[in-house]
Amino acid sequence: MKVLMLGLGQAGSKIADLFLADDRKSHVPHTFEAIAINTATSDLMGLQHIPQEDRILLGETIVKGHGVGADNRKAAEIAEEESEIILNRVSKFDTSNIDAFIVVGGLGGGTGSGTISVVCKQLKKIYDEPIYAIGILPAETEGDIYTLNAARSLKALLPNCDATILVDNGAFLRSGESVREAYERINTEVVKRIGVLCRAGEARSRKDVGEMVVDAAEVINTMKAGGICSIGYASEIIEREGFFTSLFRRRQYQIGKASRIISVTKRAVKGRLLLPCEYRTAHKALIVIAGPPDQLDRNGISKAREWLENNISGTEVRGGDYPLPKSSYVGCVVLLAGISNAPRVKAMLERAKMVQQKVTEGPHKEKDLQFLLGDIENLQL
Ligand SMILES: Nc1nc2c(ncn2[C@@H]2O[C@H](COP(=O)(O)OP(=O)(O)OP(=O)(O)O)[C@@H](O)[C@H]2O)c(=O)[nH]1
Ligand SMILES: [Mg+2]
Repeated sequence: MKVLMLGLGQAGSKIADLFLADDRKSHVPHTFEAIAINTATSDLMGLQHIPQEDRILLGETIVKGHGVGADNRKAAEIAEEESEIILNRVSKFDTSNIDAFIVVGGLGGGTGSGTISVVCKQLKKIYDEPIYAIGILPAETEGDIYTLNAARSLKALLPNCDATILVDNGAFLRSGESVREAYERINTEVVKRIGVLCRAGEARSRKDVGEMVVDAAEVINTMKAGGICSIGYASEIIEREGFFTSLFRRRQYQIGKASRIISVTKRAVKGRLLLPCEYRTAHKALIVIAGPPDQLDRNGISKAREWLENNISGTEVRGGDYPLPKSSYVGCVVLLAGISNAPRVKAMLERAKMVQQKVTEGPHKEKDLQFLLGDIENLQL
């Protein structure tokens, strides 16, 4: 699958940079191309892999390269004003070859939060390819303004893109750890999981072609469920048996492979999802089993699909394999699309409404914050 990624604000451009770093390691042909967009010069300078000409500084005459300081309205206005600059840069890529756009940003800050829905909307006007968003939700500890920003940003985003993968910064925090300390780990999880989904169908050599290939169409059809999506991952190390032992235990060994695939799938779904949610409420799903070719048992993959089909609200579960000859793990990535119950999102919206009320009724000082508020009353999820 060929993806053009647009990384917005600091979180977004750092994650897009990491996708490019991972993609350029060894994978040929490339899956990802990336553009970084920010209102802060210093954040753009800190990137390592996105070429200079694909780093766009917005709002230079307004904020002088210093960022918008969590004012997501200002960021949205700047993106509307300067959308030509973004679209021009996008058109420099061979867009006829692209299967999807992915736009990524932190929803709690200013730049990523304000520009994400505007960028999706502008792309949608011009391109027929699907536009997906990755939205980073602030952890609860990040404060009221970030919660408000994220609620407003999500409300603007959902109708302007084809589906939104949410990532909850709070879900990945270890006890006593700050959000900042967890960034690297969270970003790596995002890149690993989405990287597998997007790369699974890309054959690199003849022996790496899967028997049950997950191509771009499988991902796109799953994402057609729309709305909010989450992604799970789990893996298991393979204990290699000696040749003679495995000959004697051939049948048992086959069963072992199939049951490993089923158990790793269950763990992926029930373990730490990018957005904690009730997986049973997903409308569609996609499973990718990655690992050495001799471990990718067809029967196991079918059984894992069947199990998930019986356990989500919809009936469409796609699945396939992703051969990684040198791997010593069997891993499973599960995409859950069209989730209708995400308590984390509900809690965030409830808190945003309370903050909005507090600010509106509060003393004069808090009223200064009113420019940050929008109407979040009607956000239906
Ligand atoms: N997972 C993850 N979250 C991040 C990272 N950097 C920032 N964030 C989160 O993203 C949200 C927005 O922060 P930034 O990306 O710094 O904000 P911005 O879009 O640059 O906006 P302004 O700086 O206000 O213009 C916050 O909730 C941060 O905690 C990162 O590398 N990884
Ligand atoms: Mg910033």
